Amino acid sequence: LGKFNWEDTLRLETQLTEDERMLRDAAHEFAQTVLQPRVIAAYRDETSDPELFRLMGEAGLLGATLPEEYGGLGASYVTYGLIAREIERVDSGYRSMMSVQSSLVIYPIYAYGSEAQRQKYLPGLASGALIGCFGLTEPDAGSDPAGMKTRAEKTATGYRLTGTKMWISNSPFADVFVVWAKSDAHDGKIRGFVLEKGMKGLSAPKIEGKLSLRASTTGEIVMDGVEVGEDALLPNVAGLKGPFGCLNRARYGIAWGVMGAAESCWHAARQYGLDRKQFNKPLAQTQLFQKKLADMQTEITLGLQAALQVGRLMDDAQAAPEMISLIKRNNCGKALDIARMARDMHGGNGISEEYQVIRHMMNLETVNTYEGTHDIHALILGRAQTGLQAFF
Ligand code: TGC
Ligand code: FAD
Repeated sequence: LGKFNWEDTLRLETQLTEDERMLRDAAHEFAQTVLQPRVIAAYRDETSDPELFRLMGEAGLLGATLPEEYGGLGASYVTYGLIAREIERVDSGYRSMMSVQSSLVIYPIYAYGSEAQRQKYLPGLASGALIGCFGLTEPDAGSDPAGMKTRAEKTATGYRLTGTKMWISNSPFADVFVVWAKSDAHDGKIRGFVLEKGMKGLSAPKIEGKLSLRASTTGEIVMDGVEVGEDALLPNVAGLKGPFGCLNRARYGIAWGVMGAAESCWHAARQYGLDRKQFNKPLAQTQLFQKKLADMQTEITLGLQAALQVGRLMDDAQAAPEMISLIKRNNCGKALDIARMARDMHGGNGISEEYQVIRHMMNLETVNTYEGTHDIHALILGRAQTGLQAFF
């Protein structure tokens, strides 16, 4: 019989290729040496250093799945997931910066853009010289993006965009804005546009006062009659399937990422339980503590295996959006439960920034909400098994 490794119970490690392990190790090293030393202060001060994009780009962590000719690594989706897990082991906000850039900006320009748009933006986005953001959500259209009010009106030379996007990761310091608008020249269909910082009528004020995801910068995108040429339109997609094609990839990465945050909380709780004595014995020697550790270990093991299976299917172009809803929803919900449990197991120390579990817990509240809330993914799965939509 084989030996049991408590940290890798079902041997995920042996299911990865040599390349995947190598890139995962590089991401781990980067996250622990570059991100970990900054995160406590960044979270406390509610700042994210835009320089991090360049550092992530240098480390090959942006647009990992993008073909090499555009500046990516041509890596597998499993590798992309492993990168997300390593970054989110440090902080969900840093993973957010990476996933927006990779899945929500690089991917649509690659998949829906013209060759000229690919050449113009992709190398800079993959190296981190350019920072991107993705504007779908609006003040009055969150779970229901079809209700968006942003409009693109046809002009003699292109389009005029008017509207406001809300809760947009990276927008205050973004150079490249992928925004979605209803276009009157295309029967009111949702189309994607690539805007650039400095365009007249375009601004991106920062949203202050977040008590979650504080190491990631979030803002609005205000478009007050922004005039763009025909070349700003993403030519190769129309309708909601455009933004959803991007969200499939980002949601998949989140399913891996949150397991990294959960692992960090689990390991911290285990170590704390071994170190701390009450009633003359380590907390880890109590039945309640061990039950909690066993629950954490079980949910993380199952969540990682599920993410790996969906990743393999993505790499074979066999993954369905509902599979992604299942793992995004379940892994976020379980990670949040685990972070709350770890916070409790640390007692009073659990509320201190130094022990880090409360930061993960606060972050995961956002992650459970963005990219489709926990309940919205339940409705997607409910519709897929009953044939009845219960959204409206
Ligand atoms: P529905 O009728 O279901 O679909 C409309 C059209 O879209 C297509 N579609 C998809 N295509 C590809 N992948 C998917 N996952 C797709 N889901 C839908 C669908 O086939 C249809 O195409 P067509 O050609 O027939 O028109 O649309 P609905 O309006 O009923 O949608 C309902 C619902 C709730 C499923 C959907 O709107 C939803 O998922 N809402 C959640 C919104 C959301 O996830 N927003 C995310 C904003 S971005 C973000 O949060 C980034 S944070 C990132 C970070 O910082 O890390
Ligand atoms: P609502 O849709 O108003 O939902 C409120 C509550 O109602 C939720 O519990 C929801 O589950 C529930 N609900 C909604 N509809 C139904 C229904 N039919 N049946 C039952 N319950 C329902 N968006 C972007 O476009 N780009 C970004 O980069 C981005 N980054 C973000 C960063 C942060 C920090 C945050 C907090 C959000 C970000 N978002 C981004 C927006 C995010 O995707 C939305 O917040 C999310 O989709 C939910 O929309 P909402 O906030 O309008 O909530």
